[in-house]
Amino acid sequence: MKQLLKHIAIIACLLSILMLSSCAEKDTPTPGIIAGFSQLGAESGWRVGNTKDVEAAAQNAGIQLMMRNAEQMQENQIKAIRSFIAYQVDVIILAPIVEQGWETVLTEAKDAGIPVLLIDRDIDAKDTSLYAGAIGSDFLAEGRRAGEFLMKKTEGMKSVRIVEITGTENSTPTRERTLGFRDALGGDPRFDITISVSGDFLRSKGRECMENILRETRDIDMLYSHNDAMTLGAIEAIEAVGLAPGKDIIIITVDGEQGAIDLLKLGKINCIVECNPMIGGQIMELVKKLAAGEAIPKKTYSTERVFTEWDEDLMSIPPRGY
Ligand code: GZL
Repeated sequence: MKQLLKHIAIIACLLSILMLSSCAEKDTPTPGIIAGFSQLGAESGWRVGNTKDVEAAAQNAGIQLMMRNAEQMQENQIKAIRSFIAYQVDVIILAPIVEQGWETVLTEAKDAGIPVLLIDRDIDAKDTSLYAGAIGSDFLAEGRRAGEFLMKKTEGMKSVRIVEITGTENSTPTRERTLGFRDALGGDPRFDITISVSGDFLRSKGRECMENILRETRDIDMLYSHNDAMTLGAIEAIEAVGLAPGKDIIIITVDGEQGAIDLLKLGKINCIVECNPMIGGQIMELVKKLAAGEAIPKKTYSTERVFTEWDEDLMSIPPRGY
């Protein structure tokens, strides 16, 4: 009996040592990467989808993400970057709302030895050493694709009166979608951009812009809207005055949110130029490289397509996730 009790005591001791050592492992977190992410806002379905994808990708990559939402105010992004510097994060991820005004704070990040990865939009900085690299869409190409669709759609029309609702002023997508669209039209005298007004990428402003335009004129052949959120608002205004979007007014939009795809299937939108927000996985690969002290490409482009009323696979487009 004594022998049995002795064996039980030994086993109990061994088990408690094992338990303690495993607890000790759980308490000491693995030395992971910490990234500070300054997101510009939550102005559209695109932006919300982008945020969710980046957060999910960070979790999958085992990267601790400190996400700060700037609610579309540049000063909040600058404050967030300063907090990331104070916290001494490994990498700063920045989706810059506008192109200007970043030199001072990015110089502070550079002096602190923290690499900056630009995502989505770009900055206009003479000193390109202020950021390690950038990943996002080719907005010029997006504008060109919108113009190329319009050229095809309006073959045979003698004149095309165009209304343009642009995104946030001084942002890369607005500047380049504007340029790319006009580049594709190539000065063809048939096209007349009669009105161009900013809707700041917001659905409410897109509706407001279109309501004001329709009060001024009904002489509109097509709407070029820089994002789906503004397009959905504009379509509400168009239908409120009894006009048929996609028929009375050709509608070309950018992003590819589910809501726009659904209207494309209904014939209320004629063309959607995709702008891909799901770049979280690529972002985290670049963050890992930067945290390891490796160089990354100065620019990485996301891959994108165009959806049009002529596509045969419209009904088989998988759920967009944003
Ligand atoms: C484009 C992105 C734009 C989207 C809008 O990459 O910056 O901002 O097109 C979003 O929906 O508001």
